[in-house]
Amino acid sequence: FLAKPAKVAIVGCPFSGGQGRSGVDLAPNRLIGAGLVSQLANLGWEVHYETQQSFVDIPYNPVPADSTQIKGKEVNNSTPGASSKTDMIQRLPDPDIGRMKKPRLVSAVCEKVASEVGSIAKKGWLPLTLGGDHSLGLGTVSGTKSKYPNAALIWVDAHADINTPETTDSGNLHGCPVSFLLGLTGCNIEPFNQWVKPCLKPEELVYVGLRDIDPEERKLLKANGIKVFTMHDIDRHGIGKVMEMAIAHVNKNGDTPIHLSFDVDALDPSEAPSTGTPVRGGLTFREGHYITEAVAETGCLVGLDIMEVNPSLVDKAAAEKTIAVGCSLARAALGETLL
Ligand code: HAR
Ligand code: MN
Ligand code: MN
Ligand code: MN
Repeated sequence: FLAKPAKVAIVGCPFSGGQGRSGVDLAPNRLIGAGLVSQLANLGWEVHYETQQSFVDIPYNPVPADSTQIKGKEVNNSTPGASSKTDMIQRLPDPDIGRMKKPRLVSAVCEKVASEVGSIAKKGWLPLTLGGDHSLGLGTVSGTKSKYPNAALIWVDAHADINTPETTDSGNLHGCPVSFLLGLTGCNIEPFNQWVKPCLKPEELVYVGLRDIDPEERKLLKANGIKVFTMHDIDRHGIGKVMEMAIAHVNKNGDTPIHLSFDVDALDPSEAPSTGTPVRGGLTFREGHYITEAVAETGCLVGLDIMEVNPSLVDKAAAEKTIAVGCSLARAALGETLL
């Protein structure tokens, strides 16, 4: 385990291909621009961050298959400042596979993120991944699991993100990462099966904050006996008791490595308005922070994601508020409020 505070390496992932709204790829630069590196350094962490990840070497066109292509010209990749390299790379089409949208792009990006997160974890550092959309969770958790095969996953979200390629109605892969990690029926499919290892057991996973679950997802959660704490459970027991139960479920002896994947849409839209799929009735500011503090307190955190901040949505004030809460959650997970 990490001696705390220790070293954190930030993996900025400017990626929006797991869903349909542009702008979520702007979040890592904005979170960094808000001062996250110095904020974490001020907590005593050694912070490694040079530049955000570049996905320009991934040869798939990040624009939707049905959108108009500019003939004879490269369609710009969403990574800023990468144009010269982009121009030299042949962009390949990425048509839907079954219901899945941009499957090759999402798979290749997640494979790269898994490798990056895995190599950081193998150095004994804490990878902090800044999304980007939550399809990236397939990469981050795969990376954590490559170093810590028994790691638990705490998935904080309004959504379960457990659709399979067969159950997804939207085709957006940010609604599907957990099913690939679990290796559910329908997930052994190209191109993901070229690298994804089903690495997560149902009993290693716990959800907190859910309130928007598709009917097919509900069946999968039940059939696999997955522990879920919905907003209803938080109302009933309070966040203190819920986190006690959630952590006890995955960390029975207090020594299980924990990956915390935090989708900011778990927060109420009044606290995190700039996100692609806001759902009313979410976590308060304190409830969200309590979750990250409770995980920090375990001393078992080995991987952290802050996902789905979309600074292009709503307005400037909303974006700034959402960016600030993203930074604040990361600080709290890294022990800001622990004595
Ligand atoms: N369940 C829906 C789908 O599969 C919505 C998914 C969610 N949006 C997210 N992920 N932000 O947490 O498309
Ligand atoms: Mn999510
Ligand atoms: Mn969500
Ligand atoms: Mn459906």
